[in-house]
Amino acid sequence: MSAVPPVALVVVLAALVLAALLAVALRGRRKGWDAVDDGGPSELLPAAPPRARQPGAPPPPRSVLERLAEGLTRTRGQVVERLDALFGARKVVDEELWRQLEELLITSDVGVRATHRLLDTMRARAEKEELKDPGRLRTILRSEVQKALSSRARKLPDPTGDGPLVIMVVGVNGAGKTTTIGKLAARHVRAGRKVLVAAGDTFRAAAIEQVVVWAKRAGAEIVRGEPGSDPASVAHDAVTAAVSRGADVVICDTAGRLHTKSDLMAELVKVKRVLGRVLPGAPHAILLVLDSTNGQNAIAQAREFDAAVGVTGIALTKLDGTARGGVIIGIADELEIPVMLIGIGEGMDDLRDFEPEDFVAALFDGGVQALGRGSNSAAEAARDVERGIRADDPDESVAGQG
Ligand SMILES: Nc1nc2c(ncn2[C@@H]2O[C@H](COP(=O)(O)OP(=O)(O)O)[C@@H](O)[C@H]2O)c(=O)[nH]1
Ligand SMILES: [Mg+2]
Repeated sequence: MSAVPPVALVVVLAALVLAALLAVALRGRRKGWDAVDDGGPSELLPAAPPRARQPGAPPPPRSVLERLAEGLTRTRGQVVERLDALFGARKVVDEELWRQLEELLITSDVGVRATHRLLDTMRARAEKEELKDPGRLRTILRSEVQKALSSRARKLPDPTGDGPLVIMVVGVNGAGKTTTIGKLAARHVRAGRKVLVAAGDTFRAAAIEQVVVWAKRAGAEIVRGEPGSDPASVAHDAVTAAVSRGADVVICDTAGRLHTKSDLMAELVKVKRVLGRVLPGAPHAILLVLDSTNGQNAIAQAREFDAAVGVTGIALTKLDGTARGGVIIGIADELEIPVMLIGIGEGMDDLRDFEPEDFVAALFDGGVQALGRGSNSAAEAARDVERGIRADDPDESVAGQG
């Protein structure tokens, strides 16, 4: 080891002092955002400091797969438990079994087309393998469902560091747009990114207040306008602010209902156009939020929004509260649009990237194998699920306002 020359020490010290001064100056600038009004009609609210977990608060959420399995309890009851009963009751693979399987899948919101496609492939495999045992069909169905779900799976893009990533969120009222925006914002904030939420559902005052609550809770900044103001101008101001302040992510809320459907679609087209005008290439993602409890109607909504604005990905919400989770198979089959995110609860932490493999494991093996991973006792965890015990912080759910 050689001795450090005194000159180098002085240089290092000077650099440290400079860095400290710079940090103080930057903090001062951030504080100044409190009072920011860009002169435009929109108001920029600063991010709230992150909340610390209170002593005695519930333990952190369990593993991803456990939580997912818990969320899918109802769909599993509707789809997989009925399947198991069917496969268990039938002794041979015959026409009656295929007929009952078809009925079961269609009534589980898988959809007619997706059901027939699944059954055709299963029949072909069963014939090829000269299958006699109905139990084996379960394995085949599981693998075909996974194939169907994996064929289009894609992730929502992350910011590249080259300007803000702009995500426009669309969907009918009550689908879960605002909730999903809050959860998504929180996720990016947790990843150390600066997030700005645009309160673009200006049609209802309550919708603005609701997205403000979520954004604050997530630790994101908010750009909001007056109720009834032009959402395109809120979107404009949000992206302008994001660019000038070096934000990493902008998430744009939008209305889900206007006076007429064509009014709504025209407004969304305008918001999209304005985003692109402020920042070429924006919006980088158009996320359609669909409520899984709407079953097949969700597919019809997807077609309409896609025709108007060109949807790049789907967030499928409320999979925890429904037995109609089978619709995800119909969506993967009928639409060209990938499911990117799934909502499995009302808490901040209840948004997941859609991972077909995990989803199928949670759905088909949920009560057993999935819960065995990462927990002390699989049986104990399974009992927890039965009792419907929630691991999330009850304080972290925001009541919807329509
Ligand atoms: N159980 C459950 N509820 C959800 C989920 N996502 C949203 N919600 C609820 O759905 C309702 C409508 O959500 P909101 O975000 O206001 O919908 P928006 O009108 O599309 O903005 C609220 O009560 C939310 O708490 C989810 O994944 N699971
Ligand atoms: Mg909303």
